[in-house]
Amino acid sequence: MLKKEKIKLLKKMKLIRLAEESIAEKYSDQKMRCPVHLCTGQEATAAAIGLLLNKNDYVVSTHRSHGHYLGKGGNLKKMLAEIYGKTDGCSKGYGGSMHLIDLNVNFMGSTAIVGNSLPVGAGLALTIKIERSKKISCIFLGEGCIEEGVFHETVNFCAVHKLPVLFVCENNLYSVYSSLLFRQPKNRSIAKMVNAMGIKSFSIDGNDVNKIYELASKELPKIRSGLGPRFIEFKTYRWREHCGPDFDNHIGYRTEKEFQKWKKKDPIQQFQTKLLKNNEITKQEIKKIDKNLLNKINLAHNYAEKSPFPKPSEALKNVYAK
Ligand SMILES: Cc1ncc(C[n+]2csc(CCOP(=O)(O)OP(=O)(O)O)c2C)c(N)n1
Repeated sequence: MLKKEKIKLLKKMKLIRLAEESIAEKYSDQKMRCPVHLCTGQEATAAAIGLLLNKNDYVVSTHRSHGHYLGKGGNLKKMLAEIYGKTDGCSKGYGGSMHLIDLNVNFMGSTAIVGNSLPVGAGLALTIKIERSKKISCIFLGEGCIEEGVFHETVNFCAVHKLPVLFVCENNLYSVYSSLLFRQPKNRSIAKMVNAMGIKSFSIDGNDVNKIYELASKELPKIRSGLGPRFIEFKTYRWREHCGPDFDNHIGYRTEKEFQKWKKKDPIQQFQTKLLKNNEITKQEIKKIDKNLLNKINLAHNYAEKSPFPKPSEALKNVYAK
């Protein structure tokens, strides 16, 4: 990876982290009123995959989508305005955190219904195939989706039709408060299972942004050239509670010890330390990056707060099903 790309990756991961942490910090002001599923700790996948996708590639995502949206080049001001429920939001204030849509960057939608975006992503891939274009449809999913029928149907359909899909499965070990240990067979490898279903699959460390970038840069051109879908499982960990701004290690479904173990593998810290060690960045440069990002984030919150709420009389505008 070129030094220029490394710096871009660092900046993107930091943007996602600092934006999420700013939401956590300001959430108790009660101005953001929709539920938020923060991705703090899981930034590496969103940043690396997002930077490698082209602007016109499609992305569909889950309830935990802020990082995926920013990774794809989504607009921070529009994302925050959406979370504040304002008209300048990327979904015009109708959607909130779990329903981000932005056709400017082909971010085709996130959804609150687990598994809902999988068939949409497959449908988008089918249009790519019919139109013979060179785009990719990237489907972000949590490992919780794998327990749903729609996952297996989508994987099967994409495999049979050799659709240009990248499945990005962020395995953070928990579905709300349920550990993977109680939800899926202990010795079953997700990647091996999907491989057996007919899609070339991989499983890698989701905290190692170098590895993510390397693997995705090798596989994306293959998908683009018609070699069929790829599935990558990224092992990762969400730091904060499932939904909301707090930490919840005290409530009993996971331990503080486990959290600290994963926190030590912080994808941003690891990458930054390597860059410093290899003299690819200086401490002053890092300080400047952080300062600029914090500034940008503060401006975006101000923008979101000042934006007007949608008018109640327009509640049914842009609603296509009644
Ligand atoms: C069809 C459906 N079932 C259940 C839920 C409730 N629910 C919301 S998020 C979630 C956990 C999903 O876990 P995972 O897919 O691993 O994503 P993560 O939250 O870990 O990022 C569940 C069960 C839902 N929104 N939709």
